[in-house]
Amino acid sequence: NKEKLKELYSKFLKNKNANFEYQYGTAGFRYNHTLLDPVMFTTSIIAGLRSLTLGGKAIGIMITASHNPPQDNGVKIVEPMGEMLVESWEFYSTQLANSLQTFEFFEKKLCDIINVTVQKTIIENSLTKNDLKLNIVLGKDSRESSDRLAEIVSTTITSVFSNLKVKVKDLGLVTTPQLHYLTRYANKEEIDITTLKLQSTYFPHFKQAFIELLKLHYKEIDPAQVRDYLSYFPFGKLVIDCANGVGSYQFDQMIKNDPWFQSFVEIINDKYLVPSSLNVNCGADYVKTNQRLPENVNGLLTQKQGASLSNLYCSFDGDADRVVFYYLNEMEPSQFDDPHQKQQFHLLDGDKISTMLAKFFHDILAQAKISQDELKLGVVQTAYANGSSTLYLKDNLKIPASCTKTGVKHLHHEAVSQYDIGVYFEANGHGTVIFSPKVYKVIEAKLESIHKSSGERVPKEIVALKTLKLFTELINQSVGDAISDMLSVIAVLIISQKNAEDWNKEYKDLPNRLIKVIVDDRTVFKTTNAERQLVSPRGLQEKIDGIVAKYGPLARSFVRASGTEDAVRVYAEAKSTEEVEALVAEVGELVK
Ligand code: 16G
Ligand code: ZN
Repeated sequence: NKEKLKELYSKFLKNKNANFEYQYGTAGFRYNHTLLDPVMFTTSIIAGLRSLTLGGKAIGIMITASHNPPQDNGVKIVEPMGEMLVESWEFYSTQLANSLQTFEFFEKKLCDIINVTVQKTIIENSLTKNDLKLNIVLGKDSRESSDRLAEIVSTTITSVFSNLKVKVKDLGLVTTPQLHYLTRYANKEEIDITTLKLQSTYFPHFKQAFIELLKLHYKEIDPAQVRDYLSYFPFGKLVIDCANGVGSYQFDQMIKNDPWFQSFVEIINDKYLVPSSLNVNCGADYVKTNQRLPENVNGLLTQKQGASLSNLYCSFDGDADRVVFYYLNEMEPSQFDDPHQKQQFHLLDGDKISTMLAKFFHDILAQAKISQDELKLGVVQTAYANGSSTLYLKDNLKIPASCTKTGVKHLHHEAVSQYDIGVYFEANGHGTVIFSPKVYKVIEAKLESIHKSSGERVPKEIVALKTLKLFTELINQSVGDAISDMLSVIAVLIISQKNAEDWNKEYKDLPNRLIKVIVDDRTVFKTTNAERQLVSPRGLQEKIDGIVAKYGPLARSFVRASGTEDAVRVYAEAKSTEEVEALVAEVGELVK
């Protein structure tokens, strides 16, 4: 609809900074919100075209800037099965976003894209105009600018494609993984997107899988006495820092009519209605980067000293696709400088989560008598994974581990292509587990053969198989999901009767440090070998190697351009805190 197109073009370009170059990066487009109106316009068109080329399959659009500060925002497109947008379409998105100099130029670019996408699909599949449908599922986080940006998406889709069969389902305030989940659900179940509801899909699904696991492992408890399961919890309360983001609203929705969940959960940093507090001194990124407690945990400690030492804490990020855990224990008096701070903080990050899940599935497979040849279990990490975690996987657990570039889509792809049970997590707490179709087949086949062989085998094997099956439900396989990951982690702790300290003891993290360096042009920093080595600027890697060599065999440092900020990141680890500080500073100096 050209008239509409032109009208919207002028409308959303009011604040356009003509020289700005947009880039669909690791997590879509992400900038200060004032730069985003034109991009919302072009990205909506791209999402609409994507749906058209897939015969009207539902495509997701999520408006969020995750852990970034409150003034930022962003947008990303979700594929029908809940994956991230395919790479060729990232390219179209970038092209169209950078074609807004004049309407003629924009129109030409759009026609080019339509020709190689929709037009091609129409010809190849001999579609008629009647076959052309498009379905968009829209979600947003709690930022102040999110409403305005969501409005642009709805307006653009409904007006630009007004002559086709268009449906837009605005889910309102949802977490990123919920948007992925519902998009996938709509396509899998082939339902009308306008009927999508979290209350009848996402919430009961994950709660049910969690409770079923407890029932399976604690059969002696009358399921009607759900409260009694609490006596098996290896921690006091589960305290959830929601980064003052949408996670607090959604998790509250999930448990609000459920006194049992409420009895062991405490939500803090839940001011999602105060957008200026989003991610400020709290949330997964703050806790992981600063390796310290978020705001409002300290207060809690002084109030309820004793009890809180048995608590398990976790932090979500701003859109609840990441989670990290932590706990506190009493320090020896000699260990604290500040007399008010008597507890020591222990971080259980994405690496700790992935190694624990990998060990758990490894044991479950053994109990179910499934060999590595039958189902291949593996872990996918990035260069940011702590060196100790990689050694622990390889030497202690003997589980294969691969390393990919940063960004969920790379880890996801590796997990799907290499393993039947692929555990992938970034150190920052972003990740999930994926199960190949073979996993389901093997479980069914084994369960069936056990039934036939008239009960000669031990029930342990059956429990293991059923446990595995329930975990395929409890885990949100479409994308990393703080709520689902959190429930999975506590289910593992409860089933294996481990507390946070037991979990942490498996291996000891090497001291590590991540810093940000502002440079003139970050695009000159090009890497290879899963971002662990620089190929440009020339000669820089040799210099880094020279510095690292001074810090002994465990030391490691690498440099890469951020995909979400205009900066370069320098990571280092070494055997002591002093050494890691010196190492990161030295490499940082080199980069400047
Ligand atoms: C994005 C990625 C996240 C990654 C981060 C790295 C997705 C959905 N998100 O937030 O996984 O850890 O970027 O940021 O892929 P950086 O490139 O600025 O270091
Ligand atoms: Zn996030």
